[in-house]
Amino acid sequence: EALLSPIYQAILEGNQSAAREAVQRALEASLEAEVILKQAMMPAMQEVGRLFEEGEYFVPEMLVAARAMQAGMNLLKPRLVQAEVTSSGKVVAGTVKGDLHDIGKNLVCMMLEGAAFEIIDLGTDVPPEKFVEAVESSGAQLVALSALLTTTMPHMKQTIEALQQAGLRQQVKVMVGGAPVTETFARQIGADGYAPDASRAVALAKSLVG
Ligand code: B1M
Repeated sequence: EALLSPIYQAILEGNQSAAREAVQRALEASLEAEVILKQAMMPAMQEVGRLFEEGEYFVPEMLVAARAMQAGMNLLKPRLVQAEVTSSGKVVAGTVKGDLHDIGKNLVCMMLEGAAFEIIDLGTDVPPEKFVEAVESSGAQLVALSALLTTTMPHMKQTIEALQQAGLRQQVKVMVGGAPVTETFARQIGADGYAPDASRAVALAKSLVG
């Protein structure tokens, strides 16, 4: 608690250096990366979202909070990514067109990397054709799509359709996730799977291509 609340606070305030220092202290005190993530960092972003909804925070506050969270996550990465030797498969990952949210996607990528998947991370605001190109050039077995906005969820469907039109749908599995995404939606758009969080995304990826 004494180690976690400064992390929570630093993210809430969007203070990158304080976030880094607090995460460093927690790691030095042997707290598990997953505990730091789940008990301090994610709740902080949850609260940032709530404050934004209430009109107390605006986009700039959300943005600095996101940067502080990313700064902390970078320190956790080596702990989350203890790559195994043999590759589990190649994954093309990205946040869909029109959507700039990347923290959840980055977390999913880190955990997949930790499970020995090779990640081709296309970043944010990725149009369907970019996913198609990346699958063609990499021969990936899995596409991981993230969306955080209800308005960008339809681009998941468009991406799946673009893969179909390019004749690639048979050779890749598609998994989807992000706060507004549901199992039902995933089924409706013809995705192969949905995961509600990063650790279940790993389990799903393994079951889809393992
Ligand atoms: Co925005 N934003 N945002 N935002 N933002 C939300 C998503 C929102 C819910 C806030 C709110 O109103 N409460 C709301 C969306 C409403 C809706 O559509 N339902 C919202 C809005 C409205 C907006 C703007 C439109 C605001 C504006 O401009 N007026 C704008 C849109 C910009 C755009 O994308 N075009 C905007 C902008 C931004 C920032 C850029 C400032 C910033 C993002 C910075 C960044 O990512 N680099 C930001 C942030 C930080 C948030 C909140 C506060 C936090 C998101 C986050 O990082 N969460 C968010 C509120 C919230 O989520 N409570 C909010 C932490 C992260 C670890 O969780 O991403 O859910 P999450 O990922 C989870 C799971 O979802 C899952 O695993 C992860 C780990 O467990 N998961 C997957 C994610 N992807 C997956 C993929 C998988 C499997 C699992 O398989 C492939």
